[in-house]
Amino acid sequence: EQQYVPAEIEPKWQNLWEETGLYRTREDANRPHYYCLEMFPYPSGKLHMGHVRVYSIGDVVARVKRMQGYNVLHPMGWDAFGMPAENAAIQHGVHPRLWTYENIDHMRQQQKRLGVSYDWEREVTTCAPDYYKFTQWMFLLFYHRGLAYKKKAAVNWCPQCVTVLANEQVENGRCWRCGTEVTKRELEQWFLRITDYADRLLEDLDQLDRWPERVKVMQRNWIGRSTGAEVEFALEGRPETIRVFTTRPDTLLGVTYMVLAPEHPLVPALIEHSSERNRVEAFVEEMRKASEVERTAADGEKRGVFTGTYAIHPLTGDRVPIWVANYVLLDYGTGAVMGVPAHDERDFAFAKKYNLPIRVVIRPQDQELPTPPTEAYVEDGVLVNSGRWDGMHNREAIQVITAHLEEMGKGRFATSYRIRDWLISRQRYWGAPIPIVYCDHCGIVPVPEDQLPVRLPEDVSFEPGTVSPLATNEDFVQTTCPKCGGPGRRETDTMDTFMCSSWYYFRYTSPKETARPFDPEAVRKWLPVDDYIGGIEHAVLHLLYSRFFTKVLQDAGWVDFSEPFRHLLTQGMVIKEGAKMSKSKGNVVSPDDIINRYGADTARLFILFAAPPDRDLEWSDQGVEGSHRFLHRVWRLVNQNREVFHAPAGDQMAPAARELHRKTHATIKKVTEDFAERYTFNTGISAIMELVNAIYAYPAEADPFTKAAAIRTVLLLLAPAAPHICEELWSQIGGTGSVHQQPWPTYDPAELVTDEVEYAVQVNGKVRDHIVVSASAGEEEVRQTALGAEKIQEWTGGKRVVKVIVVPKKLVNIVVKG
Ligand code: ANZ
Ligand code: ZN
Repeated sequence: EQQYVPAEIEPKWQNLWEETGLYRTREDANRPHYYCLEMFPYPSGKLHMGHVRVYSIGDVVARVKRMQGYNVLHPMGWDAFGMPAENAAIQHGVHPRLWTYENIDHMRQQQKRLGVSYDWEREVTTCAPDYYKFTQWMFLLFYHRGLAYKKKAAVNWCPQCVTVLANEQVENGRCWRCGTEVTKRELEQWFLRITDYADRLLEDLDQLDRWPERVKVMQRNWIGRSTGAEVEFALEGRPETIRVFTTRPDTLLGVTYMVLAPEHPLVPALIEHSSERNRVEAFVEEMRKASEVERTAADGEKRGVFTGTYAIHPLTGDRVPIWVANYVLLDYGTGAVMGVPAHDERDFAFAKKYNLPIRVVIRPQDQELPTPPTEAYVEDGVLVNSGRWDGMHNREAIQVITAHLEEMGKGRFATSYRIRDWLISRQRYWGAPIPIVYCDHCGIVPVPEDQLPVRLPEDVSFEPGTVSPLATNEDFVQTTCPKCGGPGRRETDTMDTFMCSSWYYFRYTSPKETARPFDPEAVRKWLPVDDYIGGIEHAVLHLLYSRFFTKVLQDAGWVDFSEPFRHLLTQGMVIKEGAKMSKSKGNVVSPDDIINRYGADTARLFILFAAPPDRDLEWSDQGVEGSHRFLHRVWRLVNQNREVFHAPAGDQMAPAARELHRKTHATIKKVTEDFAERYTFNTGISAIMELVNAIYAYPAEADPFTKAAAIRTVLLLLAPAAPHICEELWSQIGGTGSVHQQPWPTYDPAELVTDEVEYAVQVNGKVRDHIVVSASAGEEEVRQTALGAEKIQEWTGGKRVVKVIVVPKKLVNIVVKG
């Protein structure tokens, strides 16, 4: 008898699969297409268990779908631009390109060792010129559609990474990568107009019924649409107006002051002749230095100064004092608010602190508010102190008052968004150069498509500074203007790497295209992606940007759908001793070690078995051992039963055979649903384990044919999760071809019905016995069996049977008299 030695069989089959091109994408016109995609990794150096988890999940789905007869696209690639490569260059003097490609080679090797069924002929690498050429192409597409523009703005700056960051890359005021507190800088930068797509990005979330609700909520909040009104306040003694955005125009008559953001462009003019000028200027200066975190923390102190100037209330004509305060942000709404302390918590705190009047204009339907109010009343209610609108419900008043303002030309219905345009310039080397030339004659000139790619120069200084390293290579910078042929200077910033990852899933469909980013015909066949598997950390970064790209490509006629990912599966973390694996915690388990010790099949099986995919998975050495033992059990099952595969059929109607046959079909049903519909791989695997137990318990003398079928089924069902051992055993039992090319087993629903049914039998309402009859037995057969049962006859003997009631599949009640 042969031993199970993963280190022998795994490389053997991996090489054979590669030689025969087993996982090359099949494009059979008669079969449906299926696109199973795992988020491509950053080539950081080596795989961690989180990677192993995502790839194992994706691989099961891809393999099941292939066996189910689909053409399956299951590709892999590298999100290969980004800062760690550059930091390695600075720290160790190795060129980012070398560092990156070495890491890719190593990680690809690890993925191959895991036995993941990728079509390696479609591999994409975002730092390769034949790829970033089209990232630049995408930039130009946005540019020519008016969706890429340059502006000077106060942008997020990470002093540690020495580059600007998109808003999406700032988490609680800190850099998403290194955790350093982000500061503000005034810089000319390139932006993509994602705000033009805010409504569609928001509304189309409703179509995504197979996305986790959590991710959709995060995107909704990020987009942050608020509806309300813009109200215009005239200024005392000045021609300008202050526009405010409010969600509560119903509280307009409760306004007792106004607030401008410290950076509001009107502030300098407003205070020019004010007695408060010096105090305001000092305050503004102080605020400029403070971070956004400090300024807007909900529990933070509200601080402000009076400007010494007044606005005019649009309805009452009253003078309203104008303040500057820390809690109003320049880039939300209009950068100005109307202060309604009676109905807004922040305004209430501010008014209390600075002794500003508090004017109640909404109260609960049937209740007075205390005077003076002790807190802001923020609920709905009816209007008071509001003249002709007194008594009106405030929801109605929102409409009525806005309409009234509109008529007077002092306001309008308005919508505000929290999302900002996407800042894509980075002052770093290892990214796709922005394909723009600056010319003294022609201004900003996009590089023509036929001159792409704008290649990254090899030779630059990596020393971090305030400008991009590209600026240190004069040969790169100096160029000719594509428009007039005169001298031009290249843009030296590179693109945010999230631009590279926003379209890679299109590229896999036709990765060898040289004239365009992808073949639209191929994209039509494969997309939207059927399953997209990856981390929740991308909820508002990659996943939002990819949706944006898809909509722009749709508008440009390149694709005919608006959402790229049909089903999103966000896998949980792999944790050990209750914490995410990390070097600092010292709880890292290396995939290589596990594969060396137990083989890839055990690693995959354990990871799939230990938790449902969306939950955190607690690493357990005993669990790994358990999975390994199970594979040994499967190995022995085949090796100790070699004879059944050749034996003649026996009595297939005998109870043991019938039961194993039924169990086999029930397992096929369960595993099919778990692997291909519910994505609960853990319960699917445990069903296979139960079937293995049942085969072990199957009597030696029972029908060998049924046993052989059950074992074959185990190998077919287990193949997607543990592909090497199943392939090996399949060949040992003389199966034709690869186990991975077999049709997925199907079940007969009729076989699932348990053959026998148990009835409780009552006599005059008391259970006296149980009988077992065939499931197909009719009512009369059930009745006769019940009446004939020995124990029942003890109770009915000598009495008159008045009535027999049969409740199908449950109960027989016999009513007797005498
Ligand atoms: C008057 C008012 C009265 C307000 C009231 C609220 C309650 P959301 O829902 O987040 O969109 N606001 C507007 N622009 C602001 C800015 N740049 N910085 C800080 N706060 C700003 O919030 C909209 C509300 O936030 C607006 O409605 C405004 O205060 C404030 F009883 O206006 B409200
Ligand atoms: Zn020019």
